[in-house]
Amino acid sequence: MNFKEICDRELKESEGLKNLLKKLEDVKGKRVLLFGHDDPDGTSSASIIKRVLEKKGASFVHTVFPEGFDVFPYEIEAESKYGPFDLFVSVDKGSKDGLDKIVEMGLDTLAIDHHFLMGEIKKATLFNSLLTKRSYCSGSYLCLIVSTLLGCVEPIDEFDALIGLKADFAIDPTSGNFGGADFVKPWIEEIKPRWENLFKEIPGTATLFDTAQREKTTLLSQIAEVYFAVTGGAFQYFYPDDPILGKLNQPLLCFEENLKLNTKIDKLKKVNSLEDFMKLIDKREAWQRAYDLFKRNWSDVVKKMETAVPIGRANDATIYLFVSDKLPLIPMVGGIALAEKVKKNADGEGMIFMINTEITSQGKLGTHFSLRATSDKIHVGKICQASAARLNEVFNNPTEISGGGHPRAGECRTRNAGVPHGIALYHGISLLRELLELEAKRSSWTDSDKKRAVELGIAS
Ligand SMILES: [Mn+2]
Repeated sequence: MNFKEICDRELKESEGLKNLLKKLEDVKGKRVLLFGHDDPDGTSSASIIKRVLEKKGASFVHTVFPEGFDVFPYEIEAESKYGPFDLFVSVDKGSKDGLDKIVEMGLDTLAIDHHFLMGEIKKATLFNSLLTKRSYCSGSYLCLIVSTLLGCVEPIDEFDALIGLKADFAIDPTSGNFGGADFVKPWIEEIKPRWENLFKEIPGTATLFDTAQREKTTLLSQIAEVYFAVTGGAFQYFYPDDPILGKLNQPLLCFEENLKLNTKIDKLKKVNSLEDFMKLIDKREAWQRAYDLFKRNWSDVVKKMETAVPIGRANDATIYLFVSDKLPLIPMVGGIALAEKVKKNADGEGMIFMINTEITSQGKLGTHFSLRATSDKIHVGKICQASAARLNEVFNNPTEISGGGHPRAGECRTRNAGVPHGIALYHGISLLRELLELEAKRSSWTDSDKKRAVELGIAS
């Protein structure tokens, strides 16, 4: 199967994609509000779709990268001074039934997403690769399919799709992972000869994306890491006190410079090092600053993570606990630190439960549970979902308190709910206690024990 066949199959099998293409064919003269996830895949996805919208004749495209994953009606209202809008497009953000609420507000809504589905979306037009049961990809790859089917694709879209795929861990060239054989891999094989510079191995350094090994990397991973640092990586790792970055909106800083690469495509195809790449960025001083601060934070956090404590085992995996205060980069460093701990202590497999505090955009103190696992033995996304459910039993604020994720990566955050950290901490630890107690009596589980074990991710 080649990329053209992949696109054609998607068009045939995805009703959402079919309807989405029809609406994008019809944007001439329209004013569009475009939301992207505030991470590298989000800015890359938004770049591809902004070009599509402009080629199809949209009269105005206002692009925003709101904090957080889901889309909420109040975020649309916050942009009303740039309106009125005829169309709302969301890329690489959550596929939640909240999208329908925007249609109910009277705004036609399109969404392109590769994340798990939460609730049934009935009114908005959604292209989500999980609806056609495709293997894991990125938002940018789905945007590339959209652009290709609309006849809008150009070389810069390939670069953007690659950044999103790499930054969302959909491909890992240094370990020979080029994505699902039925979906992403054929495309990578087609374009790889055109982007050899990005795929060449660089020995001696590892980026946050080199989780399978730490001995080498690629230029693609290095550039994706810079994008992570500049966008704030969906975790709002911003530097409000920095004299340069403090004055800038970091996701927009990444997006706007990324868009300009289209005019430098010949040079982009020839870059052979990160230094070469940075020369193409007009606001390189700000980009470099974000990257330097990121790297400094990274090495600090790696050191602190050494204090993570093993607290027990469940389903043949060791559980580590790490508690910290306002530490950045926890989720990314956690995965890598966990792999090293598990190897050193010969655990076989492991999971790390990290509890951190964070200052929210509204200046409140929030609690962040970040979980990582080396295998599918403990489904950490489910633990995060159960944590949020537990906290919502007490605080009943699901707009702010949410949790979920994949088997190997999950997050739960209290955000602006005003949950005292001690209470959140208590509930996190008591969930761990419940999990360990359940594990201890695994051989004599009742039906309700089994049900709870599934909810807590230690049985399937
Ligand atoms: Mn994504």
